[in-house]
Amino acid sequence: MSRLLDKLTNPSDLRAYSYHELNILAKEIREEILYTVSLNGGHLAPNLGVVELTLAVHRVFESPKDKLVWDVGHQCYTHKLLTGRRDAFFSLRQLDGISGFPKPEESIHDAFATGHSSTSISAALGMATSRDLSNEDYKVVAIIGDGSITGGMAYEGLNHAGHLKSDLTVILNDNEMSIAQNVGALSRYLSDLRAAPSYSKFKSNVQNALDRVPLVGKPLAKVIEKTKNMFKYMLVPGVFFEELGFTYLGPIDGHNIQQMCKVFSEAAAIKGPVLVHVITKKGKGYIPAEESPSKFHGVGPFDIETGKSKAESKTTFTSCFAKALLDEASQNEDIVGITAAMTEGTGLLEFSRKYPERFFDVAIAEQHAVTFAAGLAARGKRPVVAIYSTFLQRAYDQIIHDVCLSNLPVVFAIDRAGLVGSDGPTHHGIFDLSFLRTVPNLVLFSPKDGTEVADMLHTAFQLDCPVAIRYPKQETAMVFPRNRRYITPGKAEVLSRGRHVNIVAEGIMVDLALKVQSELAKESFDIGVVNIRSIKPLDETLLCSLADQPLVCLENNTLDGGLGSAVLEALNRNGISAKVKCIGLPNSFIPSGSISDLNQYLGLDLESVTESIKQFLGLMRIVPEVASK
Ligand SMILES: Cc1ncc(C[n+]2csc(CCOP(=O)(O)OP(=O)(O)O)c2C)c(N)n1
Repeated sequence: MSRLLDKLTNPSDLRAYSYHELNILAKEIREEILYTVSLNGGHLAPNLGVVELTLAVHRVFESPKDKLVWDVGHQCYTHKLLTGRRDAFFSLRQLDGISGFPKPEESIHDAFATGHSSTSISAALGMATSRDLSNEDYKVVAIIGDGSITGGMAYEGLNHAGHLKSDLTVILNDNEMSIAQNVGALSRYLSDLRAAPSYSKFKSNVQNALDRVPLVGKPLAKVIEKTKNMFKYMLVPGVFFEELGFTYLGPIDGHNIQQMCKVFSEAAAIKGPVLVHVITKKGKGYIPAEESPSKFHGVGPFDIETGKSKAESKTTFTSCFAKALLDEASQNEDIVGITAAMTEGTGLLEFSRKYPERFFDVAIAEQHAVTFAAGLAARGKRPVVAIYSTFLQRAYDQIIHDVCLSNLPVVFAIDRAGLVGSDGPTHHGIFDLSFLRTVPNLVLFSPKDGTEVADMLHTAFQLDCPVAIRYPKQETAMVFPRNRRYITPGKAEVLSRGRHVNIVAEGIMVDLALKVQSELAKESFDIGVVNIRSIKPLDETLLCSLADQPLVCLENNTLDGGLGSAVLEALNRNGISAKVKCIGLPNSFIPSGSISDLNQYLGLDLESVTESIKQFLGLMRIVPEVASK
C-alpha cells in the first residue's frame, strides 16, 4: 500500500486530509525519521516529539508565504519531509546531503538558518517588523522549546515583541526536557502551568469575573485592585507571558492535531503577539526514546530493535577531561563545574553526581555561565566552564569583559573544537583559536591527546589567570593514573627536528603531522614535528630558531587568525622572513558530513596533507637527494 507521505507534494495538501489521515501520516513520518536516524544518526527524540505539532502548523499556516522559524532547528525533520525533501531524506546530515537543521539555501520553506538556541523569537520578530514596514501580509511563527526559552536572548525577544505589539505567534513546545531534564525557575513555572486547568476559556472566565468586582471608594478600590492582581497571578494561566504583552493560550495537547489546529487558527486571528503553550512528549512513539529522551536527544547510528548504539565506547578527549576533572576536584574543594545545559556532552555527568553542590547547570545560558564563573572566581572558587567551542562564541564579550579584564582564574574546557562532523556549519568549532588568542591575560592551550588534557587542566589550577583548553570531538589515548605534568605556557614540545621542513601542529593535528612525517620519510624527506601546545603565549624563541628551514603550520581551525597567523605574526615581530605554509580550514562555512569525509573534502586527510607538503618542498626545490647532501 502506498504511503500518504509519498503522495504529498506540498504542505498545503495537508488541508485536504482528514484528521484520521493526518494521524496515519504522523505514524508514517515517525517510521521514516526513526529509520533514517538509526542509519545516519541525528536528533531523534526532539523530532519524534513534534510530528503532530509540525503537521498542525503546516495545516494552519501557509508556508512558504507564512514564515516558520524553528528554534535550534534540530526538530525540523517532519518539516523537511513535508516540504519537498522526502526523497533526499536518506542523505540527512551527510556530505552533499540535506542538513539536519533549517537551511534557506536548501528550501524556501526554511525561513531562517539555525543550529544555536534561543534565536527564534528575535528572528521572527524581525520578520514581522519587516512585514509591517513593507505593508505585506503574512504570518510569522516561532517554534521554541522549553529548554531554548531558558536562553537570555529569548527574553530579549519576548520583551521587544511585547513592546512592538507585532502580530506574531510563538509556539512553546514544552516537553519538560532540554537535552536532559530542563532546569531553572522558568521551567518550574511551566510545570505549574501544565498542572493548571487548560486553555484560554478558563482564563477569560476568571478575567471576566475579576472585571465584574465593583470598585467602591478610593481606598477600597486600591485594596480591591491589589486583591484582583493577587487573584490574577494565582488564577490566570500564563500571566508571566501576559504581563510581557502576549496573549497566552494553553496548555494544549501537542499530540492532538485537531485541538492544535483549532488553537493555532485562533492564535493567528488574534492581534498582537500570542504564545501558544503546547505539551509534547519527547521521543513519542519509540519506546526506548520515550524512556530515555536524553540519551536519544542526539544519537549516532543505532539498532532500532534494541535501541543500542552501533558505535563502540571509546576513550575520547571529553572522557579524559571528565576523568581528569574528577581527579583534580578530589584534591581541591574550590573547584566547581559549570555547564550550559550540556552536562553529558561536556563530560560533567560524573562530576554532577559526585559533587552535586559544586555543580551548576545554568540552562542554555552561555553568557550567564561565563559571568557566573567570573563571580565565583572573584570570590576564590576555581570554576571550570565546560562548553562547546561553537556555543562559547555566544559569550565572547563575557570572556573579555568579565573574566579576562580582571584576570580571573576561570578555566574554559572547550569541547568540540575543530570539525565536529554531521551537525555541520552551525556546530563546527573552528573559530576559537582566532577569537581567543587576541584576548589579553588568557592562556590558550591545545592538547595533542588525553594525557595532555589532564596535564593542562592540572596546570590551569596552578595558574592565577584565565585558561582555555580546546580539544576536539575525537578519540584519543590517555595514560591513567599518572603524575600530572606542569605544561609551561609559551613552551612548545619539540617531538623531532627536521632538516627539510618542520611541521608546527596544534592539538589533534600533531597526530596527523606524525603520520605525514612517516609517509614522507619513505621518500627520504626529513621532517620535524613540533607540538605547539600553547597557542597563547606562543613559543616565539623556538619558532625563530626553526625558521632557517621552511615551516608548515597545521591546525584544526580556520586559517584566518589561527595558529598559522599567530606563527607568521610572531616571526614578523622578530624581523624574520621565513618560508611558511599554513594548512587548516578555509574561511567558509564547512558543511555537514563525517569528520573523515570532511577532512578529505577539505584536503586535510593524510594523503592530501602529505601531497601538499611535498608540493611546498618542490616549490622551494627541496628534494631529498639535494637536501640531504
Ligand atoms: C546556544 C546553544 N547552546 C546549546 C545548544 C545545544 N542544544 C541543542 S538542543 C538543546 C536543548 C533544547 O531543548 P528544547 O528547546 O526544549 O528542545 P527539545 O530538544 O527538548 O525539543 C541544547 C541545549 C544549542 N543548540 N545552542
